[in-house]
Formats: sequence, C-alpha cells, structure tokens
Amino acid sequence: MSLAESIKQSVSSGVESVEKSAHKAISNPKQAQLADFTVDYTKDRGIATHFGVLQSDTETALKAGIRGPTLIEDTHAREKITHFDHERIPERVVHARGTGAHGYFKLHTPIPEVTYAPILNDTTLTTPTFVRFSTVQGFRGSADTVRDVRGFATRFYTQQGNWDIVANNNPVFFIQEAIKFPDVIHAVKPDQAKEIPQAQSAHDNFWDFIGRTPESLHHVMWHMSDRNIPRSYRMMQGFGVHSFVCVNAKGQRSFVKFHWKPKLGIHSLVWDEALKIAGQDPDFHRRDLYDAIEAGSYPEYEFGVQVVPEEKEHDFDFDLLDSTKIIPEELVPVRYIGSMVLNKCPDDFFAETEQIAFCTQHMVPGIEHSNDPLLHLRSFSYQDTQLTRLGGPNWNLLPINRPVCPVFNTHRDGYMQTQINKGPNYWPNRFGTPHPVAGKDGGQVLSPQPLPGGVKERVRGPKFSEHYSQATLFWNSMSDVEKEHIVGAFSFELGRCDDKGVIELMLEQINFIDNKLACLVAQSLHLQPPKEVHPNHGKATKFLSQINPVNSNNAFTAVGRRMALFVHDGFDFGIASGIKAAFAGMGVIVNVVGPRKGKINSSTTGTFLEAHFTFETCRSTLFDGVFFVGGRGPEYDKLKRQGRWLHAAREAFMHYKTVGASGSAVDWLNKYALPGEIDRLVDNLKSEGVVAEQGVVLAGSQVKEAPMLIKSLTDEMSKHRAWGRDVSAIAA
Ligand code: HDE
Repeated sequence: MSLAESIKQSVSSGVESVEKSAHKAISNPKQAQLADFTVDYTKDRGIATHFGVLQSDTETALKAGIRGPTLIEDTHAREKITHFDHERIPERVVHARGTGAHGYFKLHTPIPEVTYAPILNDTTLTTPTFVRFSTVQGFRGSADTVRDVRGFATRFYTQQGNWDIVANNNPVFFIQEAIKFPDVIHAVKPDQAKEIPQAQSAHDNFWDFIGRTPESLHHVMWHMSDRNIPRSYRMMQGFGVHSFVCVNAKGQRSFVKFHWKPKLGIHSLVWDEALKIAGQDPDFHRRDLYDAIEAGSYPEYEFGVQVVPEEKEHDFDFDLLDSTKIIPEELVPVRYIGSMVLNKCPDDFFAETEQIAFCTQHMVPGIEHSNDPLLHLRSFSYQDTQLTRLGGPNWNLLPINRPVCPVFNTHRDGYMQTQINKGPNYWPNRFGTPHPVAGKDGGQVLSPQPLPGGVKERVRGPKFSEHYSQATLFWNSMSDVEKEHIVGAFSFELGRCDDKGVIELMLEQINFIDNKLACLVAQSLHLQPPKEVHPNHGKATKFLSQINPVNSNNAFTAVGRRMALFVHDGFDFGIASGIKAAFAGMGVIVNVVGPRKGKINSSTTGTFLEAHFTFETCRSTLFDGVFFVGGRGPEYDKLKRQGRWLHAAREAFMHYKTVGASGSAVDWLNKYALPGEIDRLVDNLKSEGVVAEQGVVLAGSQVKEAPMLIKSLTDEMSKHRAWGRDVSAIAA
C-alpha cells in the first residue's frame, strides 16, 4: 500500500490485514485439542458447584439467623473458599516470571543429511508451537525489564511427540557443569537472610560467585551487554546453547546448535529506560507481546542450525560440548531452514503459560542428547522439578502438555490421573498392546555412540579450561556505543556491591578479558586502573553486534514499533490522522495521548481523535518514538507550561528515540523542550516542508507534507535509536 493510500484509509482501520487472516486460517491440531478442554464462561450458564448443582446466591453465605454465625452446612461457600485457598502452586525455581503465546512452525529447507526427524524434513507440515519467554532471577511477579538472561522456550507439538527447545537469548551459559547450577542460582537470587534484591544481579553474592568462576566470564559479557535488556521479546534471538546430536537415516551423527532469529531485528532498551519501565509498567514485555499479537503484527522468527559432522568434532580450539562457547558463524555458518510465527495469546494464563512444563529430554527421533556436561543433569532436573511444581507424575495430561499424537503406555495411576486407562498395564502381555515400535516404524532408537572409555572420575575435558578467549572475542566484536554500554553496566553492577574484595576480584577477572575494559570500569568506580596482564588476541566476529549493520543476523524496520502521538484540544487533524492511518497500514502501533481519555477535538470542526492514554498515564519510555502534533487555541498557547509534554520530549530525546513535531509544536520543541539542541534543523525547516536528522523529525502543519513526514518518521524509527545524537546536556 502506498503512503498516500494509507493516509486515505480510515483512521480506525487498525492493522487487520490480509496477512493476519491468512495466519488465522492455518489449521492447528493443538488449538483443536485445547478447544475440547476450554470452558467458555461468557456463555449463559448459571453458577454451579464443582459437582454441577446450580446455585441461587454466591454473595451471601448461609447463616443461623440475621447477624448469626455462618453455617458449615453451606457447601457452596465452603467449596468456594477452599478452592481459592489452594489456587497457588509453587512458582518455577528459576524463570518464574514469564509469558507465553501459541504459534506454528513451517520448514522451508529440509535437512535429510543431518536428521531423519520429519519436522526438519517435511516442508508440507505446519507444526503447532507454544513459546514461553521469561526472565531467570526474579519471582513470578517481578518486573519484565530487569537486566537478566531471557528464556525462549519453544515446544513443537509434532506428530512424533513433543519436542522442546528450552533456549535462552544468550548463546552461552554461566557454567560448564550442571552440578554447579544450584550455586549460581543461589548466588544470583535474593539474599537468603533479607530476600533482597529482587530480580537483579547487582549485588555482592552474584559477583562473588562470578569472580571465583572464570568459566562464567563469557556469559557475563553477554549479561553486561544490551542483550540482557531487550526492547521486546519480538526483537530477541534465541539459542539452544548446547550442541545437540542429530542423526540421519544412514545413522550418521552431527553436532547441531539451534538458533532463532527475529524478523524485526535484535534491539534493546537503554539502561535508564529499563530501570524506569520496571516501575512504570512492570508488565512491559508481556503487554508488548500481547498487544502486537492482538494487533495482528505477529512476531516471527527464523529457525537456523549450525551443523558440525561428528568426524569434525575436534577441529576447533574449544570443545563443542562446552556450553560456555559459541561456534563463531565465520567458522560454521547458520543455515536458516524454517520459521515460526506467534499468532495467538493464551486464553488462560495459569492453564497454559504456568502449567506448560518444558523438558530438555523431550526430543523426537532423529534428535538426541550430546555429552555436554550441562545437558544430562539438566534433563533430569526439568522432569524432576515438574513433580513438585505440578504436584505429581500426571502433568503430561494437562491440556497444554498433551502431545497431539496418540499416547499409549503402561504408566498408570498417581495423583490427578484424568484418563480412564482401559486395557493392559504391563508389557509383555498376551494381548500384544501397547507394544514397543521398531525404529523403521517410528520407534525411538538412540544412535549407537562409541564411548571413549577411561576411568570413572570427576573430570572435565582438557579444552574446558580456557575461559577468556571468547569473552574477549565478544568485547572486540562490539561497536563503540555497545562498548560504552558494557562499561556502564559493569560500573552499575559492581558499584552496587558493598564488599571491596568482591569488586577487586572482579576487576582482576575483567582485566583478563581486556585491559582497556578493566581500566574504564576501574575509572568509573574511582579505583586504580589495573596493568595489562593478558594481551587481547584482537579477533572479532561480525555476527554479534546489535548496532553494526554488517551483522546479517540483525534487521532494521519500523514494523512492530510503537509511536505516541501527543495532541491537545485544537490539534491539526490532517497531520495527526494522516500519521495514524499510514502507520496503522504499515504495522506500526500508534497510541494517541491526550489531556483526557476519549475524544480530543481538533481545530477543524467536527473532527477528533480518540486518546488511549492521558498525559499523566503515559510515559515516553513505553514507545519507540514520540510525536507532538501542533495546533491552535488556548491549550496550545499554554504549552510551554505543559510539564508532561516537556518531560516526554526530553526523555525520549535522551533515550535516543525518534522525536517529532509539526506546526506550532516545532516552535515549542525548539524553545522549551530541547533548547539549543535543534536550532539548525528548525532553520532548515523554513526552506523545506519536512526535515530530519539524528532521529529528530520536524514538519509544517500542511496536510500535503504528511507523506514526506511519514516517510521520514518511518526511516528514523527503523534505525531503532539515533546513536549519533549528543544527549549529554539532557536529563529527564
Ligand atoms: Fe534451565 N531450568 N536449567 N536452563 N531453563 C528450568 O525447569 C536447569 C539451562 C531455561 O519457560 C527449570 O521447568 C539446570 C540452560 C529456560 O518453563 C529447572 C540447568 C538454559 C527455562 C531448570 C539449566 C536454560 C528453564 C525451572 C543446568 C538455556 C524456563 C522450571 C545448568 C539453554 C522454561 C522448569 C519455562 C527452567 C534447570 C540450564 C533455560 C529448575 C539444572 C543452559 C528457558 O528445571
């Protein structure tokens, strides 16, 4: 659709598109299965007890006389209270805070040379998926935007059973051995005595552990980078972390790393913004995901594999089984072979997002465990933790956990058995069912693997002892802006530590990664910069920076972004409605922000826009760009005293976001909101209808300027942030 056509579109058209209806139409066996378990309470049916007896009063309990005691005989009241009393279940011991969505996966490039698993071979299949995104450290009610690793757990409901890739947004992990997992988690979670701080790594215990665990340093570089304050779950990569093993029909084995790459690119918040949003909208990422899906702007991720045939296992200077290492994409390129679209929000958070029980052991034939020392105990842990969290061994029968293929076995009974299992409960039996299935008929046969032999002892492979090289590779691969952010993050985190010994030990470790980095962190903490002890190897990879456009993993687009349109009574309707309609057609979410919710009248009689936010309920942090629409009338005359407008403009500017204004708001922006920052641009506006530079976009008040304005806004928004802007004089 051309810009002009978009503008003509009705203002209220939303983003309902042909694409949206196409996605909706895809048949999804998991949705069909869930529908059988769904009770729709909007259908007219009286309130009943759990056992079906209709009730005439659910607000007043049975009493022995007016003002008398409540009677135990009131079964409805007792049942209601009892059920409520038992509503809570234990939250996940890690990744407690999360949000989920349904979707589907489609393969476009089969890889029969790597695996015989049908899901990675058959391009005609549409496989239902459920994804749960999460943070690691915080409790279930903690804020979304904290500095933390993000979980990216995907379940594929395949015809061969459930396949779970329980991934993170960082490609490496803190530790090499699963036996250390309780320690790293205890260290990062709130202190045992005071239970503070919540959902943060900026404290003594975490950095104490890290300083004594050099294998975690590569991961810590990711943790201190922008990666761990993502802008959105829609703009985050996902990594299976381990090298898994895939097996082809000839029995040949390969090591495979799984990758997710977001279509909208990889983008992050800035730290000040993340801190503020944690209070302003703790559900920021949750809301962002739901809003996008409900607006039809479906998140999409490409699915890729890095494949190393088994005979090349030892060709690297790191161990493929070491989950603290990436395989640089220069050495083994990622092959993108399919994609996943998330197109439905859950109907019931608890039943779906909370009760989904991912397990790394959920693998389908053709995909297997490797000997990564993080993986086997991990698989044990997931199965094990569900027993406590979901209260027994029958959690596979919960609707969200049920595979879409038929399931027969000899497992029986247990708490909350919800199936009537008719027939034999042992094998072998005289009936011949349920029976094991041969490999050629789809039964799982694990591939034979020669074992190295040796002595039973607590050891790690020789290449597991090098910890700094890839941490340095990460640092070297960052752009200058990203390096500044890493220094800032270390300074914040170590600045929050109270124990001097913890800080000094960490500085020593950082110095092994790069001396300049250590010196910058030391300077910011007013400590002695350390001498160089370990020269930087100087190597870099071009696939890690989020800002450097040579990273082919990244994408820059305005699609899926969010823009706040500030209007006051008397605003210029043509410009405002033009932006709104054009952006809606492009999949940019526009929220009108006005002096009150509801109708805001423009300067053209009879025309108005509906405001979604008021000046008070909105903050610039919730948007990728802010635009101030000019206008006429008494409210516009008073604009210089409009504190929320001033704050929104300065704050968005300080966070490097797109800031725009039209008509009379340009003068206001120049004189009051950003004095001294945009003079030259305003001068240029006198000779041109629209001007744009470093994320600032200015326009006159004429409707004919709208297409050019929209193009400039779209271009600036797609850059994500104007990193070249000097914000040193602005505080908000
Ligand atoms: Fe987890 N992890 N983990 N983990 N993990 C859990 O399982 C564990 C690891 C990850 O949305 C728990 O169901 C061990 C790596 C995600 O429901 C638990 C080890 C990666 C989720 C557990 C690891 C992850 C979990 C808690 C070995 C990235 C959330 C609740 C060191 C590839 C899944 C649960 C969801 C959850 C144990 C390491 C990611 C306790 C022992 C590596 C995304 O079982």
